[in-house]
Amino acid sequence: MGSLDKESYDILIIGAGLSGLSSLYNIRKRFPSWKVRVLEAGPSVGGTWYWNCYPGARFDSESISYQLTCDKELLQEWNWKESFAPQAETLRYIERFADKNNLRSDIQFNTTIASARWQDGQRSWLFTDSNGAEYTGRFFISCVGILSNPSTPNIPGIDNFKGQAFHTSRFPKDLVVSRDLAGKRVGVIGTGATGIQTITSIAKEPIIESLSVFQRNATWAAPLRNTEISEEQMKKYKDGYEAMFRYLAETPSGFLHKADPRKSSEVTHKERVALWEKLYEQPGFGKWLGNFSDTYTDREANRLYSDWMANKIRARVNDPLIAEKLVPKNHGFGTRRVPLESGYYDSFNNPKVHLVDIMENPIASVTEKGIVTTDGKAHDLDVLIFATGFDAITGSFSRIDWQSKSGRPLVGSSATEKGKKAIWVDHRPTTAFGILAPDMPNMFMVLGPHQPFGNVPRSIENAVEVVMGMLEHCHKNGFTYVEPTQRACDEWTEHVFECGKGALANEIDSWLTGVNTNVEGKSVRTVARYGGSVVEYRRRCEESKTFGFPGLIFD
Ligand code: NA7
Repeated sequence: MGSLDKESYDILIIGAGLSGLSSLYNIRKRFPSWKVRVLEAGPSVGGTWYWNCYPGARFDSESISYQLTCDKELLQEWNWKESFAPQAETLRYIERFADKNNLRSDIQFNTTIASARWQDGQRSWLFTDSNGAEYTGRFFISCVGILSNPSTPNIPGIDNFKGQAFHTSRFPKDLVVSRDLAGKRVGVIGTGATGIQTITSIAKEPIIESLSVFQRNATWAAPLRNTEISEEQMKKYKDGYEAMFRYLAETPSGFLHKADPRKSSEVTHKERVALWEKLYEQPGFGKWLGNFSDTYTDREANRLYSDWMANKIRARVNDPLIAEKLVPKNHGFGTRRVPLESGYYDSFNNPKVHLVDIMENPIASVTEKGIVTTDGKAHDLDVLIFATGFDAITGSFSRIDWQSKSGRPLVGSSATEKGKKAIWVDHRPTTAFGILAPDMPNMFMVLGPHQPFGNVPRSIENAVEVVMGMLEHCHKNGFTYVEPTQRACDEWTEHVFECGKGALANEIDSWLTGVNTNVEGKSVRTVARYGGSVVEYRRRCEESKTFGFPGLIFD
């Protein structure tokens, strides 16, 4: 555990989720003599999968595609029970990865980093945790996650509420829904992927008194179609892992699904509907990612599919007025991350579930008893759940007080308190490969802004490989310093914008475009993630390595 003496390491890793564990595993294998430490805020491993234990939390990606490939033995050992694993099963998998490889011995838990300062003379980073303990690292890998900084609305009176209130990612671990919500009036604000899983799950509990769903914009969702995996099926999957991971490496976003090469406009209406119906009946993201190739770049193609999907929603909800409210109006299908659902729309046929349209009548205040909307209506509640998302991507960095090489904060507005312009002004990132940031020597990011996200473990393993390549270059040549030039960062940022051009998703407010109404400085859209193909991302990174990382200064 941390003492107040400064502890020095060759490399520090911040975060013990999948990114941090994968980084640690690889550092140990490739740099066995290095002194390494992982600093983790939580009491255990798992990151996102540790914190997000809200009811209904589970994969929308196929379990078998969501694994780390570095430990081949574990791939053969681990038996997934469901085709889309629930949070508890995923967490057990991550814990097993950590324990099997004895990773915990290099992890310091309950350690929240408060500040980080580059020390130019020593060529190292100085980290200070919330208890004042200090750690220095020659290099460090940021593995802070893209969705780890919960964001809650700033509603007048929010602190007055006398019931239980929490964000989904801080769902109390000891709260048993089927016991503790008995007779309770529950409110959920937010209907993104998290809200949809939470609402569906709570709505199925016969013991609740009522569930009020406070919806601002509706979200497009489509059936998950989860099933159990038999022993026989699991064996078949294992036999095919090599081919499957090769296939995943060739799809644009690392999922088992890729677009139908035809354009929507090239086929007849009958052919379109035939593909849509087929995808709709299949499990997983196919109904988002397996569609005609122009569905998310061509407005008409998107409109046709959205209209068809809207009818699927209408067919499932008994009250036509409610059904209409559940059809998104501000964006087309698939232009935001599509949540997969297991009975979400049917929840609204349950007389205990009430949809409150806060676009029509916004929340005016929170009182001791619950929520009051602008039409004067009081919605009395015992439990209030914020499924209001995250200060995503750049927001995961904002909880640390950074001082770069020239003493600048990493994230902030142009005029900060210390009078120094932030590196990512108003959360607008500039990076090289999404791995390095200007003026931040020796810092590497796994799942940083401007990296592809897609199937997260695939993206993590790609990023870790790029980081290891850079570290090996340092190690082999005796370099103790690496920093991207401003030009390299500008060029990568331009490339990221270029390959996002034409994507309808970049014309929509969402966490993927860096917009969050609850966070200051996040009102203007940017291109916060790499929207091109993962294959192209990897090709560019490999090419850079082959040519000795042009654009990076090593010393
Ligand atoms: P999301 O997808 O960002 O969704 C947040 C939801 O909360 C969304 O419906 C928002 O409505 C709503 N929200 C946010 N702030 C407010 C305020 N102030 N008032 C009312 N409603 C609000 O977060 P999730 O946690 O669901 O999912 C994040 C990712 O996790 C997801 O994409 C998966 O990859 C896993 P809005 O649409 O902005 O009107």
